[in-house]
Amino acid sequence: MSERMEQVLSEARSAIESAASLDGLNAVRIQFLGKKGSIQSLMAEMKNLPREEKPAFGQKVNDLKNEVSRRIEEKQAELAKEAEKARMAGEKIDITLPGDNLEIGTIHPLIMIQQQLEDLFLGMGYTVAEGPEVEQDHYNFELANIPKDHPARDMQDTFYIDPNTLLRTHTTAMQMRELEKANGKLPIKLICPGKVYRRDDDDATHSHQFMQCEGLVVGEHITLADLKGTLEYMASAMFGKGRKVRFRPSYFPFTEPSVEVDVSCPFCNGKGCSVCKHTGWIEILGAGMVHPHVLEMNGFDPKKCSGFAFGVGLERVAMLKYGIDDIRNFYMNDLRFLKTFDRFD
Ligand code: FA5
Ligand code: MG
Repeated sequence: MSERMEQVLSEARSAIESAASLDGLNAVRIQFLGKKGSIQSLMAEMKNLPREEKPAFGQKVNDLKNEVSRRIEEKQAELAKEAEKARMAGEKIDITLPGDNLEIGTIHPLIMIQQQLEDLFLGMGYTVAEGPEVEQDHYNFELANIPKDHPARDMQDTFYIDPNTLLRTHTTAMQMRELEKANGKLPIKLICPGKVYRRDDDDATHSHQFMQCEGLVVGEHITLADLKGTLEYMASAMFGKGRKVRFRPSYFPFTEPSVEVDVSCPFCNGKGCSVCKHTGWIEILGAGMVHPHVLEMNGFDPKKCSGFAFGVGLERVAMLKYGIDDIRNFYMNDLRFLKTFDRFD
């Protein structure tokens, strides 16, 4: 190998050796092996040589080129390995760290009660109906036999939006929609669960927003005994057979006769406490036989059919069933409270 070639090789060696990165090594490759690189310029010298020396010279330059290429490849593999090592070190994860806790929600206790009631009544052949929370006075009051100047309007203090539009005060509004929709066609057998609103003062058992589930059955020969049997069945399914239930005569403009149903207070075992206002009982629902005038207004002949209806408060049912002593718990969004319900069904 000529002196010049030796020199190129030693320069290339030290340049390759000291290349600190893949980019740096690429620059070395261009410097020695590129079109204008030192090895190419050695090749260019060939034309000045006598003919017989050309093959040997060409061979030597080729050997030099292969030698430099090999060294560059080796260095490249080495640098790539180092780069990979550095990348891995940067991405190092501590597998002993605790994982991120994914919070899984639970079903809200009021929705649980709604679903239990739906299952119960679907099992008895009822259907489930829905209706709007922003309601017309017509369905909330007029069709329920409560005309504008009727004193019974005071029984439910109402949030009005305008004189004819309000937040429904009871699920009875949906009962009226369903009666009107049926247009005299029998039988009717349905429940309508949903939110209702009243300007009630909040306390342990009252909320200005709460949930009810309405029940409605209309057909031939439906009697108060059917209502009583249905409500007793519902009470024992929801609270177990042990809990005491009482029927109390009451008044609603849309039922005649009317009753209210109380369940013995689980917090004091009926002895009287602040939750049951020292009565020993907690009221869960209002009910009665659909008033003949309501049937008439909705296109039914009260001489040919009769019906019963009830409206049960879901918060009250949940309180009695799960031993919750303050209704406000349902609306505070306290996860410690809500999380306890993943243990119930
Ligand atoms: C009514 O709302 C009638 N519409 C029920 C009805 C339907 C009677 C069909 C006849 C036929 P009342 O206002 O009593 O009735 O309410 C019914 C139930 O809703 C109560 O028994 C109670 O469980 C619940 N409730 C009433 N007001 C509140 C309140 N402010 N907070 C929580 N629950 C309430
Ligand atoms: Mg009542």
